[in-house]
Amino acid sequence: MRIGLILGDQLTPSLASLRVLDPACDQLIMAEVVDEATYVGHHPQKIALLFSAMRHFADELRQMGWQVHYHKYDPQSEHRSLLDVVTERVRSDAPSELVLTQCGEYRLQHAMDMEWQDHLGIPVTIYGDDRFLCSTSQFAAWADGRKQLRMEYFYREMRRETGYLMKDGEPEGGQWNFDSDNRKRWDGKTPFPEAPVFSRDDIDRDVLALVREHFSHHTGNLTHFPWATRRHQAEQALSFFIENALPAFGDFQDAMVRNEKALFHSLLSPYINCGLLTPRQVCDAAEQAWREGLAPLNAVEGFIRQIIGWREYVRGIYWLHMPGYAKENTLKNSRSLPHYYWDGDTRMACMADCFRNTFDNAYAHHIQRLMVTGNFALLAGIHPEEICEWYLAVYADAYEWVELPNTLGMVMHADGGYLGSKPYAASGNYIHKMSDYCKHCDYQVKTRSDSDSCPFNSLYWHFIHRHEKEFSKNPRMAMIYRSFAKMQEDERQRTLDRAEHLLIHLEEL
Ligand code: FAD
Ligand code: DLZ
Ligand code: SF4
Repeated sequence: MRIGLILGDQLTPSLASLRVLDPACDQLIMAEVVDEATYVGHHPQKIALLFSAMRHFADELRQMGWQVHYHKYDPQSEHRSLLDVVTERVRSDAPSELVLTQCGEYRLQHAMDMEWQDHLGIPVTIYGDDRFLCSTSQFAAWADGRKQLRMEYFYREMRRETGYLMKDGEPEGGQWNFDSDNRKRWDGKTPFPEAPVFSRDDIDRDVLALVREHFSHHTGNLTHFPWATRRHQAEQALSFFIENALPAFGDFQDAMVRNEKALFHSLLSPYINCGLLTPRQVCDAAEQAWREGLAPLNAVEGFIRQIIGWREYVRGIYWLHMPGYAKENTLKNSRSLPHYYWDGDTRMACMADCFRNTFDNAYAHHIQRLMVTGNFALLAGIHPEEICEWYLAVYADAYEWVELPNTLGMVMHADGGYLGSKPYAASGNYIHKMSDYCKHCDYQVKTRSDSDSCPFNSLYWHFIHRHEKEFSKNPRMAMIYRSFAKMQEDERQRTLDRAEHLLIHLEEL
């Protein structure tokens, strides 16, 4: 008898290890454990989503004929880690081998590779996670010998390889990328879809009670719980997105609207990341919508690019550069994360709204993460480790393989620039252009050097000034440095003084 361990983000019936094992003679373990639930202060909605989805998946596996040993969360249990639970099972049942699918996170994968076999005294076999469309070795081969790893080129390879939106070897519509059509502010008219509401069963109710009892001290609200926890519910969420939001996804992909949750974004990342949906299934559905004339090409191309492009690319970068990647800090930032990242209490209207969405929903859409909370951390020079821990804690879709390259690389430019040829730094003007936030704010978005000027404006110029050495030779930033040089000397000094003041009083904004 062999034994398979299925992790909380491996809830997919076609998982590599499940294809190798045999329900007729092998057995499975799934475990809710203290170590996984607390290695970072996960949002309570994320824990509830995962524990409930895990319990539902265990039932699904049993219906498929598997024997599943399921360890429910118990903070008093002596089995605190996944290895503890597996060790106990190996002692009691003496399996001949432990079979695993590669983990999403380095810390656990490394422990499995280095310690588990010796500790357990049986062979440990780990299969690659082929739910991803690009294996880690394929990515490494693509990266080998390239000076720059640009996502756009990787994405084109993935389009060719998967055949998504391709015709006779050429991209549909004659272009690889329709991003220039995807930068509109919300028109104030196109209605936002109402998210589907999912029915709850006893498993959901038990898990919600458990999470309320044990994880209420983690940042994030559990007053409502909007997530699907069963596969058919996640499939409902996918169909809902395709029918109701995908048609406008492209146009308003970069827009932000106060008090809204997701605009026309899919809200599918938690399901794709934990395995209730597969990337292929999601892209198939989007492509089909285009072929049937239900969604325009700019929307479908933009959506598929996020998945076969960005999602696969950041995973490739993660495995190529870990473990050193997590420690990188090219811009030598050292400031602490201000309290409002944890309690939401700030007068900056844009930041307050992104925190509201984050705490209430364990969600913020990409532009909120990148251009508001992320941008602020970049401009303020927050230490990458602190901001990375925050992003890993507060979102239902957060796993280090995807969070770290997005935060450390894309947002903080702390890796020297794999994910962007220039930092995504922006002043309040960008936020003003793409949202309705500024009209609700105490700060003035049109000024940069006054005592009530938008902090993003003053900090933006301070960032440009303090990183002149790193960026002034970058051709994509030449215009910005020319504008900075042209600024009246006294205005420049007043802006930098205002920024210094803000940095000293960062906790009070
Ligand atoms: P949509 O906008 O509907 O996009 C569709 C899908 O594309 C997503 O579900 C996701 O699977 C994929 N996708 C889109 N953008 C990215 C991206 N940049 N990287 C990888 N996949 C992408 N995504 C996570 O899944 N987990 C994280 O922990 C995470 N941390 C992030 C941290 C920062 C600082 C930033 C800037 C981005 C982060 N992202 C993360 C990427 C992105 O913001 C989320 O995937 C997206 O907001 C999820 O919402 P959605 O499903 O509505 O996405
Ligand atoms: C995120 C998470 C949480 C909160 N709890 C568990 C758990 O109790 N048991 C489990 O198997 N997985 C959990 N996970 C997901 C793991 O952290 C994830 O599998 C690893 O980080 C590897 O990606
Ligand atoms: Fe944000 Fe500045 Fe606009 Fe206020 S004025 S909402 S701080 S961008």
